[in-house]
Amino acid sequence: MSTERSIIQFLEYSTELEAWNAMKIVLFWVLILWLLNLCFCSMEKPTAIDGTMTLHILAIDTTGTLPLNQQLSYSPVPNARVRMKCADYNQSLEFETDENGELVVENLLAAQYEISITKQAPNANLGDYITTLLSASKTSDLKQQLSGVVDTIKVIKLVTSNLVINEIYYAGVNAGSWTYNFDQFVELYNAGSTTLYLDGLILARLANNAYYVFTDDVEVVYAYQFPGKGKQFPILPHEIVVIAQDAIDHRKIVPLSIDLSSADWECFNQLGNDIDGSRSVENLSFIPGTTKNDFYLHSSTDIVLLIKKNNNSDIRQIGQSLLFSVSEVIDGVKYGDPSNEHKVIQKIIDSGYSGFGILRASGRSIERHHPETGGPGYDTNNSSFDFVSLSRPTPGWQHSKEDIIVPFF
Ligand SMILES: [Ca+2]
Ligand SMILES: [Ca+2]
Ligand SMILES: [Ca+2]
Repeated sequence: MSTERSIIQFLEYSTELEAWNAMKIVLFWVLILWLLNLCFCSMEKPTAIDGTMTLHILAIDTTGTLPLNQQLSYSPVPNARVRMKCADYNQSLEFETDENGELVVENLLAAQYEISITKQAPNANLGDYITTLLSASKTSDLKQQLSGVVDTIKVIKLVTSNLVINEIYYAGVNAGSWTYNFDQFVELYNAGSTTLYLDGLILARLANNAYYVFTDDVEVVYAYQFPGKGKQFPILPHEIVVIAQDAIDHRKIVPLSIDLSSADWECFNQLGNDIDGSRSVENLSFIPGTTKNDFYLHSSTDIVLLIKKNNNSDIRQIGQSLLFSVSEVIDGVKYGDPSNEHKVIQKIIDSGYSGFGILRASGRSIERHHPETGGPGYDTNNSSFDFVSLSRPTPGWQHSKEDIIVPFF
């Protein structure tokens, strides 16, 4: 009897032991799976606004452009367009301030937001060349922000040109072991309602020297100038012109590249190692004083400037660079993926940067994009908001919705 009992007890004990061991294994794997789940969940980026942060801004005008509100004792900027962009989470948001210039946005993620506030100034059309916006750009880091803080933002008067850089194709394409980027081009656009003239205008690339951002000058390299001294080279209202680095059919060299043989203009370095791509395409000529290169842009990050000399004064030269004053810059565009280290320029020229999602040799491009119409020429001097990234270059025409790279916009 006692032997039988012992065997039964032993079997029961063994079963309990196995069950306990099995349970331990199950518990172990449950724990591992839970940890893995926790890990992956925290790595996943949210796809909708589901945060807990609040942004409270108050837009006021101290330029004297908008009327003083006696009750509030300041000049609010009512019904201003407020655009927000969060690069960390691929979010673009848009709102409007209320009649008191205020905006409260709740449920935001604890992240850094680029904010652009714009409003067309009353009597804004000062002439054929310029319009005035009331505008402000700001970076708000909600990770650092205390709750209940009202961010007062003062708008400035922003004078923008009707003649703008509309597209920059800089990335080039993959040509096997190297990047082919001789098919780069810049598009200009006349956003005004009257004919403008390209005579004497200068297209340039900013030098890689941060010093001048603290001055009223810009330092450039690779400066190319349109011919003419008066009204020889018109650009009609709403006309797009293409300035090629070389006006040839680049597909004959690298099939993935583009045909620029029918560009409106090309840069030709009459002193350097360059080809006059097409005799039937007018040339912008090289301004001596800088390195004798073709009009070559960096394939990842750079700043392109359109300059109009105030008078016929001599162009200032310093070393291998040229100097122009900020007031002579009609338009300037900064580009580069967030992972790039950017050149710096005065915020009044460009307080943001374009080029999200564009890598060297990707065959992608950047173009201005009106937030309502999608049309060309939209300019608030903040490229983060004025430009979209395109899956392909569009030389001579404005992109369609299908060309825009998602999900950034
Ligand atoms: Ca050339
Ligand atoms: Ca030519
Ligand atoms: Ca285009």
